[in-house]
Amino acid sequence: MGEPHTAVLQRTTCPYCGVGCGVEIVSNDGGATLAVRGDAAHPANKGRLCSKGSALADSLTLPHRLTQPLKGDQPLSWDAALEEITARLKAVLADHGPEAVAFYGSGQLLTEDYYVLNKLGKGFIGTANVDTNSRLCMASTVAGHKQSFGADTVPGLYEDWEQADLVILVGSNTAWCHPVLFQRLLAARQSRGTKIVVLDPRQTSTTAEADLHLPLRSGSDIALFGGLLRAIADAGALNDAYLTAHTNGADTALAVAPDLPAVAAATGLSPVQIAAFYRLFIETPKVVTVFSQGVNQSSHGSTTVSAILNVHLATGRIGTPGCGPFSVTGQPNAMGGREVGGLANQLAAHMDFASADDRDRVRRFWGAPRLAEAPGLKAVDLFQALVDGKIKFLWILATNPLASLPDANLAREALAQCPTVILSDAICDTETARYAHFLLPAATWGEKDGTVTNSERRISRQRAFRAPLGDAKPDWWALAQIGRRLGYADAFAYDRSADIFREHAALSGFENQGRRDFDLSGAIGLSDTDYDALAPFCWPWKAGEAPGASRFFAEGGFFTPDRRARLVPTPMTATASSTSLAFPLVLNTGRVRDQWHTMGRTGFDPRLMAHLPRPTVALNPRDAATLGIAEGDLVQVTSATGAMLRLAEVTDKQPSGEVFASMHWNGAWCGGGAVGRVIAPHVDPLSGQPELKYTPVAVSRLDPLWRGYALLRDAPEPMAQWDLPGFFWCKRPLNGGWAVELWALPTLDIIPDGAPILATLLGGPPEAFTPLTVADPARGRWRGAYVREGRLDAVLILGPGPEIDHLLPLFADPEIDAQTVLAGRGTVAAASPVVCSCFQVSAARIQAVIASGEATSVEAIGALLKAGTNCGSCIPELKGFLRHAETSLVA
Ligand SMILES: Nc1nc2c(c(=O)[nH]1)N[C@H]1C(S)=C(S)[C@@H](COP(=O)(O)OP(=O)(O)OC[C@H]3O[C@@H](n4cnc5c(=O)[nH]c(N)nc54)[C@H](O)[C@@H]3O)O[C@H]1N2
Ligand SMILES: Nc1nc2c(c(=O)[nH]1)N[C@H]1C(S)=C(S)[C@@H](COP(=O)(O)OP(=O)(O)OC[C@H]3O[C@@H](n4cnc5c(=O)[nH]c(N)nc54)[C@H](O)[C@@H]3O)O[C@H]1N2
Ligand code: SF4
Ligand SMILES: [Mo]
Repeated sequence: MGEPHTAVLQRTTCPYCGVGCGVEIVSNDGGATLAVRGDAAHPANKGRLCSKGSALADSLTLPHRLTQPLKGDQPLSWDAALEEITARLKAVLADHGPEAVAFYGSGQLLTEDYYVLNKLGKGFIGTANVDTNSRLCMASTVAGHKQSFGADTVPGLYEDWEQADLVILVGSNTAWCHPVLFQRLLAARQSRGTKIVVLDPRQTSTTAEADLHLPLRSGSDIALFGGLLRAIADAGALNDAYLTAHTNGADTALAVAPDLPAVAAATGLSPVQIAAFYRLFIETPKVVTVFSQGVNQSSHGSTTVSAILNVHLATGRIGTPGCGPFSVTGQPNAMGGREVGGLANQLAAHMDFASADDRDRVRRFWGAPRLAEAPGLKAVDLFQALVDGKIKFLWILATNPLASLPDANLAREALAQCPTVILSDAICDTETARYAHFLLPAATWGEKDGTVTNSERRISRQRAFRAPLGDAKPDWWALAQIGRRLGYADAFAYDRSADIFREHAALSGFENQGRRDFDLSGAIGLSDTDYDALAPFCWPWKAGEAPGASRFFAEGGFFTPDRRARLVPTPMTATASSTSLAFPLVLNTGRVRDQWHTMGRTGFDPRLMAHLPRPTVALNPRDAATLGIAEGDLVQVTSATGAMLRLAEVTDKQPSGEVFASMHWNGAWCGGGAVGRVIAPHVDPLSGQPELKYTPVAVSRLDPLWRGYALLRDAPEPMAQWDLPGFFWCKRPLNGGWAVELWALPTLDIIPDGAPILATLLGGPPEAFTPLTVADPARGRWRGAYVREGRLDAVLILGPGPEIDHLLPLFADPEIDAQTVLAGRGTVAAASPVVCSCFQVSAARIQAVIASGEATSVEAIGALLKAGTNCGSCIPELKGFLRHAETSLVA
């Protein structure tokens, strides 16, 4: 057999996490199939991809794509949509002024989209109410950086992780959320013996790799790092030379730093554990402290960031190889958003509203007729202002706030009463789409063209390799069209993304003279061809220099007025709310390995969905026993803010007193909606970032009256519109179809009747379907199938507790007949979660080769089953199975 013919069609960047991996799009066999592989020449990943990146080729055809502008559910031309939107915008401006206009963007916009959004909103419409989902994500880090450094600067580079002797991961599930960086770290550890410390209340795939896991109490990192500053001073390990030459405030920070007993009381860790951690830090010169949402998403997140920056400043461990505090960004272009000023309290190009000079500079550069003069509303306040009727026009781009904001019920109310809501999205089946008056079809990954910046300030090109579907357009184009229609033809005369990038670079260099960290003036003169060919580079790229990859602050040079860093006092601070008799458990939320956010892309991939296929809430066995809850039970999670339904996962990885739910499942994918309905909108007073990781809740079991299971050939109708009252449901794609599971709630007072349910799933009136039925009302059972033109389209089974996971694989056979399915004859293999998504290897198969003694190492599992041999994202889980087998042998 000859080698298949492979040609590289395009080089681009992964649309998922902030690692920013380079991807090659290859066509196999003369263009018959498209595939993706890691770009070996990209400095971020050097050829590696994780499970999500590896599955990108499967996500190119998304159901429910938006292909034309819609007003309500009526299609209209772009011209008509833009005319009407402009007219409404003008009317709001005339009647209520620019403050009544708001934009809500996303770290998933490309820099070029984001730049135009910010320019239109803040410069030409004159509203600073331009905020972004980065408020939920990086705002506390931005605030912390600005306080200490005078600018939002990430000082280090990814290679620091490989050059450090100690890497501390704080509130970061790096193994699942930044997998390729985690693999780089593990590879470096192999050769240099790097110590890894992980701070996380629960056990994760990341803590499984830690030399030291500190399961501290949620929200107590601030005490641990405050105490570390004091321990450094007590050990005589302060870097006096660095402190004297480059910083202010060490004494005031030390004055409030807690002592060891106070840290132990706050964190729940033993003094011995804490002291061991402090000693490791003090005695290891090369330390990188990585932090993400366990730190940021807190009502004192920005102060915890300061506490982390303090210990690096106090030891002078910043900006040198293998040293520094390192905020890992979540979204592919979270950093680009910060560069263009995407947050409501930023101007543009790392300039500030607070400075009259900056305002004047941006005004002159843009020729802006009505530059906003003061910061606008931050996301949570913005949605409150919508409820209060102060905002009359809202344009949302590349984010799904009803699924990602806290207090999602309030957010729904906010959108429901805003007279004009515009949503630019790639798909139409999202919770937010239901509340938009206009849906604008956005070109998405693979179709759009521009740049993104990753966590180490590296700017990479996202390049198109296919035409936009239908009438989908780049987001910058739609925004620029509005700018032109408002009468600013020259300011928005962009023909292609390169035009915008050059202007963005020029603004970064405009009257900069080393005053601002963000400087791309070296890129001002890029031709269209240079831009197309642009290789990944780290900023700053100064005029007259070649782009390089440099660090900040080894020699001071901070961006405060006196060019010194500030050590900020970080007194111990409690979370905004605390547990009570009514709400005795803490709800923590976060991510899982193979899903991306609100599932608009990864949810449609059966292989990725197989990893964790149901919406669960994890709880400790002790809590479960107290509450009478068993694995798989339907449970209600209630807080002072709202409630949601989930399925119980009982696991000792979860500390007692805390429960964990992924942020991903929402109303488009399961009944009852997003986790945000339960989360209170408490925010950090400085950054405005909500406390998404700490909500007091109660959890109780619900006993369903009966269960249901549907197998469908085609994607079910958008269930967001369905939201069957009286049911909990969840859906997922399968190989060859879809599965929908139902639980009839105790409040539902009907016996199982499948026909109307089947009709809803298939999207038509009940009389249009004559299902083949086998009803057994005496036993409360109903089985039905719907056959169309000889093809089995759907099967629905209702009853006291149908256990039909074994039927799922049947649907992979396109020829399968109704009788076989209705008879309930499935494959023997019971369903088991898929651990290796690349080769679809289930937990059961892995456990079997370990139990039989055939495999005693990750390599042996790979040799036998291929699991872990492609992207490697499941290796931490394989190690977990091996360790578990070992400990059970010992026990
Ligand atoms: N697979 C996957 N990867 C992703 C994403 C995704 O959706 N899916 N999203 C991307 C985005 S936008 C982001 S922002 C990043 C987020 O990346 P991470 O921050 O790593 O992800 P999370 O799971 O939100 O939270 C990390 C950990 O914080 C812990 N934690 C909770 N409270 C505390 C606390 O008080 N202290 C400490 N020390 N830890 C705590 C949680 O238990 C959790 O394990 O991931 C990016 N990568
Ligand atoms: N409880 C809880 N809530 C959280 C978090 C948490 O940890 N816990 N994490 C928070 C964090 S860190 C983040 S970043 C947010 C993420 O939350 P969101 O931003 O709300 O989630 P996404 O699903 O990424 O939404 C992106 C949307 O953009 C669409 N899209 C894709 N490509 C394009 C494009 O090119 N143009 C346009 N216009 N649209 C496009 C997608 O279809 C999708 O609907 O969630 C936050 N919410
Ligand atoms: S680590 Fe995975 S999700 Fe993140 S950029 Fe790389 S391939 Fe994409
Ligand atoms: Mo994020």
